[in-house]
Amino acid sequence: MVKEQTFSFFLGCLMPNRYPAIEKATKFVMKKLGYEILDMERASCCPAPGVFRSFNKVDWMVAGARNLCIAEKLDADILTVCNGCFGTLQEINKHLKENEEHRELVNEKLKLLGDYEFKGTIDVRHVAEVLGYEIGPWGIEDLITRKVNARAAVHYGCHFLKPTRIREIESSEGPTIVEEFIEVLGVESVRFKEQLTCCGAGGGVKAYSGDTSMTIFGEKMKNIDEVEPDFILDICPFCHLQFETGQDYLNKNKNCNYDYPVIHLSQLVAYCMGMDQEFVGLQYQMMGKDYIFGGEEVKKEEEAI
Ligand code: 9S8
Ligand code: 9S8
Ligand code: COM
Repeated sequence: MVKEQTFSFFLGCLMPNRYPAIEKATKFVMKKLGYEILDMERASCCPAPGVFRSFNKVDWMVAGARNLCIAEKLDADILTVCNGCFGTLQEINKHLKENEEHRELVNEKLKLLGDYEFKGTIDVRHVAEVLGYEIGPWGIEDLITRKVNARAAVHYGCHFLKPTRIREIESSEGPTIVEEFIEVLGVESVRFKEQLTCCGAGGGVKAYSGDTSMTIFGEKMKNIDEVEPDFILDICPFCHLQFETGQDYLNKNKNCNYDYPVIHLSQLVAYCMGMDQEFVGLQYQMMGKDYIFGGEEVKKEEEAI
């Protein structure tokens, strides 16, 4: 039996390196909700599904299984805040639970890396589905200290929704999980054209061809700009990176003039639960502007973290 109300927190690469505020916000939110968050010592890259899986599926599974073993030893399900990490770890976990032949193959290779054996005792979760399905808007209401009166363009990203068979999100063609959840925070989601398409970063596209990546992203921004949201809401640090740096790129190179704030779901929830904006990390994401949601009564929530 895995521990209840406890998660092995899988950081991945991007969040700890580029967006530590998302990490801090996630811990803050989960602790407020009564969860214990455990560090996964010596965890590696998940490894990223769109990149590693395409090169070598076996090595991808072995490295992913090693991360799963770390969580199995902690006896707690994995919590991710990134679609790519969710994609890799959930897929490998499900696959190795079902496929004995591959499990044996992977376990043979794991022995070479040390004291690791995949047993299949845990599950892999994404913070958006924990909040949306397990906590629900009703479960968070009492913890909200301030609401945001704003309109958001919600970007789900690819790996959260697909492949449908593995993800089990209510509908990969018309998901509402994030929209329904953020309503309780005072945020209205505005639909935009081709909302569910890729941001242009994943699948190795950003690293391989910056131009292609920016063409896809330019299209995405055009569709978002049409509905003029107050901010862009994502659930993946890689999409987050694309939306932040991409707007800057389009402004400098393609005659655009975008300055939409980009917020990860964890940050939004942390803010609404009273975490100081200084810690939520909303100020330096604004390209030189002050706080996204205006001035701030300085309220240090450090001790709660
Ligand atoms: S780890 Fe390494 S590159 Fe990354 S952030 Fe999310 S996907 Fe998993
Ligand atoms: S969309 Fe397509 S592959 Fe992905 S999940 Fe995050 S990055 Fe943006
Ligand atoms: C995107 C991950 S979140 S990957 O680039 O598709 O592997």
